Amino acid sequence: MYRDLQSFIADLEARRQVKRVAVEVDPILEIATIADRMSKEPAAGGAPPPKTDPVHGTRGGCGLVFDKVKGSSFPVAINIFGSYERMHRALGVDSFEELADRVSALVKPDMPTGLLDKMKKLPQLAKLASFGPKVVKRGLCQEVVHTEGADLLKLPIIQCWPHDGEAGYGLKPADDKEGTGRYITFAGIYTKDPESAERNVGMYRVQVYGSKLAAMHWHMHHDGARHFRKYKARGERMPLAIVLGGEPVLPYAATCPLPPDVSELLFAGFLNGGGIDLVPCKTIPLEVPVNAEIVIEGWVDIDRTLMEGPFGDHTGFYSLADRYPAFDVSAITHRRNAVFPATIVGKPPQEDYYLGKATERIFLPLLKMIIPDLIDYSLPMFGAFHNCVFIKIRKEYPLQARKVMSTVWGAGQMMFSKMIVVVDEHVNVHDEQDVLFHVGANVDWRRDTMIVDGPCDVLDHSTPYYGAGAKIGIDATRKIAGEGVVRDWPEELETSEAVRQLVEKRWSQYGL
Ligand SMILES: Cc1cc2nc3c(=O)[nH]c(=O)nc-3n(C[C@H](O)[C@H](O)[C@H](O)COP(=O)(O)O)c2cc1C
Ligand SMILES: [Mn+2]
Repeated sequence: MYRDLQSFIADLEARRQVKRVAVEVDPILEIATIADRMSKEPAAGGAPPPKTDPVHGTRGGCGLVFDKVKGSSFPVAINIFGSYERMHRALGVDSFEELADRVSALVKPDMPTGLLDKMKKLPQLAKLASFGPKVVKRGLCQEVVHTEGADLLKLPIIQCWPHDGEAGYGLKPADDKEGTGRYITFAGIYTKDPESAERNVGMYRVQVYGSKLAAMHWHMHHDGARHFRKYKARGERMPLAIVLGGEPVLPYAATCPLPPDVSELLFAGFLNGGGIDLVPCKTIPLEVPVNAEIVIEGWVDIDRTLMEGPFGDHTGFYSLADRYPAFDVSAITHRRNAVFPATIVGKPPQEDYYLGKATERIFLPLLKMIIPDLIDYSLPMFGAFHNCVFIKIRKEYPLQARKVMSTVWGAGQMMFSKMIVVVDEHVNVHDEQDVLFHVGANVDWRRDTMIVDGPCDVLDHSTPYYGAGAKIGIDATRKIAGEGVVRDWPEELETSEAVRQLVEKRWSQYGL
């Protein structure tokens, strides 16, 4: 495992999967445009795509480090995690399935009953405890400390898309000149529940307004927002740290849809094979990873909001401006020679695609626990995570697909799935063509679809209300009695196994 972002970058550089750009580049639009183009290139390193993503799994180009960024002394790293191979390396595995296996071993539902079983389980549980974070006295991330002199504008914070932060764009009033178009895009946001003291880490974008002023864009369904509501109810200002860099498992853990109060830091320690070391912040009562590159400390104002956005988002559209809490910087600490990590989101595939695919694979065993009839699933690239899920089931009784859809819409962040397509066991959910073929062939729109109302992704601009709208379930399985009017259902074409084998054996004899 890598101890920090820089050792990860150095290893990738040696493998020619990170390239350095020596000429000066502009943090406003230029870096993002290069990264966007790079993320659509064939992946450096040439590793074959995983079986679960044969068509789209070949892209990602290489990671980039811009050594000379206009207006800042810090280099910018971007697209570092943006391919299957780089993401695997960040998590220390050859495939995400390895982690899925480790997760399922951990959460196995067969709780021990006998004493002997209990004792057998102990080492495993003790091991889990050893993955928890440890607080130490000193840390690299505080080699340099700025308090009074802390200045966000000295960091190479990028602007991703032309209308980002633009006053007068969409819902943003024309006289709202306060915000810049610059966003911190690849940070872990560290907060603590004021009641339970439980830590949370989430990846939320941060818009920059000035040297010491920013806005926190957490969605209302996310844990940062939940913590914020608690501070607000108590009438207390909220300490918050923005953490850039650290162990390469951290950005993934920050995006992972863990249930509330399941600690991202414990999960990161589990992925890392050992607990993450933390150091107390200089000006706020929080702890942050010692191996981070840069840490921005400060307080969220519970009474003041800023007009945040617009921002070119992973939906492929701008998310429009809205009011989000203001954040006042109290300190910026960093290691000497720190590297500033960033990412750009937009039309897929980009760096976040691989973070999402890691979650898709790692959560398969967990999803199977609540949906035993689920065999496999896929979040196809065109769906940008929330727009589409393909689900494969072993169908045994009528309207089973609808039961599965309802469970998916009740499962954590899967509730946002705007379209669920359920297919039979023989269909490849990792092949859009195969899935859509069965939708086309097997679906009667009136009988085999259901539209439900519910919470939707707040980034979805098509919903009639903010974060609320309709979702569709499409049952593309073979229909059986009890599912409405079903006439005789024909068999799908397949040649006989004997002849298939004969042709296989004789293929070379045909002279083709
Ligand atoms: C690149 C990237 C950017 C993201 N930006 C945001 C954001 O600005 N606001 C937000 O609420 N979630 C954002 N997310 C999603 C959250 O990080 C993710 O849902 C996470 O599970 C939230 O954790 P939480 O449940 O602990 O809040 C982003 C994810 C990625 C990969
Ligand atoms: Mn969380």
